[in-house]
Amino acid sequence: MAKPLNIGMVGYGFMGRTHSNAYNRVTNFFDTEYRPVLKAVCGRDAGQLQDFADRWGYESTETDWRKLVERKDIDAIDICTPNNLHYEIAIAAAAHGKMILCEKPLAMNAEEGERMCQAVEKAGVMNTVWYNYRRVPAITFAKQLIDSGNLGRIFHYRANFLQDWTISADLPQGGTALWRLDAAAAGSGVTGDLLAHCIDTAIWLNGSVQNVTAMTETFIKERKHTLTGKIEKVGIDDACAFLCRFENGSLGLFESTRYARGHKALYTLEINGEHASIKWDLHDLHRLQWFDHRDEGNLRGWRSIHVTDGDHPYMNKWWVPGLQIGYEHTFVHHVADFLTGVAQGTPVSPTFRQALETQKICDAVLKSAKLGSWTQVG
Ligand code: SOE
Repeated sequence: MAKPLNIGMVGYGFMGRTHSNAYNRVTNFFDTEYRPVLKAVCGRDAGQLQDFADRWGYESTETDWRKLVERKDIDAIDICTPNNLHYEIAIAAAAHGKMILCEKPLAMNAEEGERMCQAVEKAGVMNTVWYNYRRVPAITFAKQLIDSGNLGRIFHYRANFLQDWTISADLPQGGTALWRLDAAAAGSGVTGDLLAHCIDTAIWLNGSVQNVTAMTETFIKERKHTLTGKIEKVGIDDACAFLCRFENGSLGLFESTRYARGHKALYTLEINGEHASIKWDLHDLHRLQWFDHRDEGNLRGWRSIHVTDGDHPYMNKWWVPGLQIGYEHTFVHHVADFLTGVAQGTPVSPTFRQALETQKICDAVLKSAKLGSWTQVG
C-alpha cells in the first residue's frame, strides 16, 4: 500500500481543478511509493469551498491559508492562487517545512522569486512549479530527440501562444474570474501568463537565454474594476512579442496575445536544427512533426509522429498504442514525477530555481519593452 502524502491546496479555480483531478487519478495509472491524500482545500468563500471539497473529495476546508500551512497533518502545500499571493504563501509554507507545488509563474517578479528559492532551499523542502506543457508526451519526446543530438546544432526557436478572450472592451478587470487582467494580482499580462509557458519549454529544450528585445501593447487602456466598480487604468500587457539570443547561439522569436481573433489557446513551437526540424501544436498535442534532412532525398518530407506508442514518454501508463490523451494528463504526469521525486529524494523539474530563470526572462522582456532596447537576462 502506497504511503500517504497529505495535500493542502490554496485556491480552487481552474488550476485547482486541474491539480485535484491529477491527484485523484495518478495512482490509478502510475505505480508510486506515495499516494496523494486530499486533506484540505483553502479559499475565502466557505460555501463555494465546501462544494469544491465535496466534488473533488477533500476531507476538510480552511478559509485562512495561514492556518492551512500550520497544520501538522499537511505534507505539501499546493498554491493555485492569483500570482500576487504565491510569494507570501510559499515563504510561510517553507518556514513550516512543507513541500510546495506552486502554479506558474513562480512569482510577480524575479526579486520575489529569488527569495522564494532561498526559502525552499534553506528549509530543504521539495518544490516544483506547474509548467505543465513540459509533460505533454510529444514535448518530452522532443526533449529526448534534442538531447540525443538528433537535430544537431540548433539555429532557430519559434513559439506562439495566441488567445482571443479579452477583446471586448466591456470585460472588467480584477476579481475572482478576471484577476489575470489586473496587474496588481497578475503582475503582468500575456508575458507572465502565456509567454512564461513558451519560455519554460524553450529553456528546457534549448538552454538559457542571454538577452531579449521586446514590444508590448495594451489595446484597451481602461476597464471597470470588478472590486472597486470604478473605471481604472489597465496595467497588463495584452500582447507581447520578443526576439532573443540563446546561449547556444540560436535565435528565438516569441509572440503572445489575447487579441488573436479565432484562437482560444494556440500554443505552437518550431525548432530548426542542422539535421532536422520539429514542429508542435497544442491543438494537436499528441503529434510531433519531424523533418529529417538525413532521410533519402526522394523520401524527404515532414513526418507526423503520433506520440501514443508504448515507447513514447508516459504513454505506456495509459491505454493502448494509438489511443490519445490530452491536456489534463500533463498534470497527472507532473504529480507522478513529483511523487517519484519525494520517494527518491530527487528534485522535480522545474524546481523553483529553474522556474526563476523563466521569471528573469519575463522581467527582461517587460523591461526591454519599456526601454525599447536590447536587455540582458538576469
Ligand atoms: C489563460 O487563459 C490560461 O488559462 C493560462 O493561465 C494557463 O496557464 C494556460 O495553460 C492556458 O491559458
